[in-house]
Amino acid sequence: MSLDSSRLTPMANAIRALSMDAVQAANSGHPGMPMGMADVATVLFSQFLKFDPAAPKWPDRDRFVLSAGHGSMLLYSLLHLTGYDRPTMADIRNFRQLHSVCAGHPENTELDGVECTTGPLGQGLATAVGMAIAERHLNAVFGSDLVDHKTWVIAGDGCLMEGVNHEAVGLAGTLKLGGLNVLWDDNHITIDGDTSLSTCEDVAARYAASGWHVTRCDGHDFADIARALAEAVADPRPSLVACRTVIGQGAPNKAGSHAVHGSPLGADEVAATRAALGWTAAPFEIPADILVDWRSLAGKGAAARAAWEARLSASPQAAEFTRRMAGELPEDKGAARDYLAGLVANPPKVATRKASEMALEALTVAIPELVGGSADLTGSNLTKTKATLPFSADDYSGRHVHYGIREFGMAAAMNGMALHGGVIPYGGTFLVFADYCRNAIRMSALQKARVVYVLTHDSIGLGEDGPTHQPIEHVMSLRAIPDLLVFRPADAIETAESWALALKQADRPSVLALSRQNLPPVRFEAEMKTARGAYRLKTAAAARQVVLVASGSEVEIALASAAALEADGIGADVVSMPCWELFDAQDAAYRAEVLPAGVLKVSVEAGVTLGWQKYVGDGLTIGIDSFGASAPADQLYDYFGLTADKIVPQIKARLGL
Ligand SMILES: Cc1ncc(C[n+]2csc(CCOP(=O)(O)OP(=O)(O)O)c2C)c(N)n1
Ligand SMILES: [Mg+2]
Repeated sequence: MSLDSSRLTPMANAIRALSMDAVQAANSGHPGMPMGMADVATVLFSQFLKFDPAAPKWPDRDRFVLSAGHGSMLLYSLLHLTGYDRPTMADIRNFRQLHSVCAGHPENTELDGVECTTGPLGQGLATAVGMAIAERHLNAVFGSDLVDHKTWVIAGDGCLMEGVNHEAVGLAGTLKLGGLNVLWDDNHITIDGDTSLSTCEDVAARYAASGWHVTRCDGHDFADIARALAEAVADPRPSLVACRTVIGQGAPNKAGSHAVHGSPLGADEVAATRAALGWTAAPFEIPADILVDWRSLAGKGAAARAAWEARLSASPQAAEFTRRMAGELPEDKGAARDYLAGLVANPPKVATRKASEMALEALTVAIPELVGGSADLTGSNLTKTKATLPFSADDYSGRHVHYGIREFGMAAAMNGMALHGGVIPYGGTFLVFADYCRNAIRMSALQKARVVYVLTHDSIGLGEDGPTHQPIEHVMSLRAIPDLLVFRPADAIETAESWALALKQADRPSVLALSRQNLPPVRFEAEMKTARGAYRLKTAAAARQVVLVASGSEVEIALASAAALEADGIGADVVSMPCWELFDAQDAAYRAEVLPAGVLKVSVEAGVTLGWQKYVGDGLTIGIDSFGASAPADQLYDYFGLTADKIVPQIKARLGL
């Protein structure tokens, strides 16, 4: 379609009408952003975006991310108008109602064409950086015939003001992700009012200083928008297009005011807007000629897809590319089994972070789609293997990303990589800094993204770095996130099993909490026991009076405590519990067999005790409910009472012995 404003204007007004009417009907939502960005979005979708509504998951489509997720009606309007199966007009009428696919903010699990879930400001853009990373990597591996698409983002002032924006922009600039184009809704308005209330930043200068191409346009001038977008496409750097817009454009009395940000226009202003736009159609009705113009856009994308499909079928890499994009792990050639057999034959005394590295050495060879990385702690997290060379602007075929000291940016990017598909991301930092990226970990789970977090230095066992670096509440607080698997393996075998299980979760993320300090082997057979989340590691020799339940580095301490109890004729089981979530998914009979009623149960974990009551009832919870301290690890374990010498007397006292 040409840049004929007599046709583009009514197309953009269709977005405005749908957005204001849906928000009005729901009596809830954000009309200002969709109305303000309607013109920019119309140019993007009609002239630039590569998409095919008939094949929403087509791998070489451009990715479009609405980072300003509160403007969800912009996206729902676009998907409907361009001819995606959903949302239907009935869906749009149902905006923000229970079970509507048109949720308050766009959710990737609800609608094709919603590439990622947005709403937490800043994160959509940071997620898009990961999509652009995945695209460049797959391009390097499979070539431009199969992978050559762009990542487009619409972001607001809020997205650019958030701290994670600095991380994402720094990363994208360094990696020269030229396919990434951010369209900034530069409307000078946020919820509280004018942006000058809270920022004096020269955003363009910051982006330019980070290696970005920056251009501007009048966001209500179709020709100027198209000029700026063409410039963005042509420039080899990632691009920021500052689109100067008026929030709520079209609403005669409320446009330009923060009043239109997040409230319905009201019946009077809706009527006034209709009059001002010359929009005579009833609510939720799109005049036929305008709909024809919108629907005609699909043809170009369909042709591009057909050409791409022909190239795919002619490609010798078709099967491998298709496998990777489907998220299916490669055929198991026995590498994992051989690795485990080696551990059983020769049980190593290593830190579980080291055991993770050993497992990854085998896994990164067997699974070429694994792309690792670390937030500047590569040598501590032990995420880089021989098979994974650095991913850089000079070599996008690399498989280890130096994310820099950008935990949140890393986690959000990994979400984008997983959602893009074709790669399985894992990345490391210290467990204590999981808080820095916590919302992105939550978003991994909400978006059903297979991301593996390698979180090392998982307790006071890290020693001298002290309480700033010692996780206390972290493992438990990660367990509180729904649909996230939290593994805390006790030795090299459990670590290998945790990795295998994490990678099998096609639609959920995992955390591996790993020790800095060496741990002795506690398991000596290769049967996959971590899969049940918890299992009896040691059976009581004398009549059972106690069950000790521990995770990770404290399993060793539970075993020592049990040995001391047995020496006094007190039968004690030890249960290793590397993953709560998998244990909770077992049937009641198994859970009751592992944690039987009527026996004193004692949890041992070097973190907060809050939560362990779920398994030990009114038994004993041995843990740490204060901040740690700076000292050598063995002294800290003694100081905080995590030794058999200090635990056994408490158990005896409880048993009345
Ligand atoms: C991380 C985060 N903090 C706060 C919010 C609440 N919030 C939603 S929109 C918004 C203002 C955003 O301003 P802008 O991006 O300029 O959007 P506009 O008002 O221009 O539509 C805020 C604070 C949020 N969604 N996410
Ligand atoms: Mg704004």
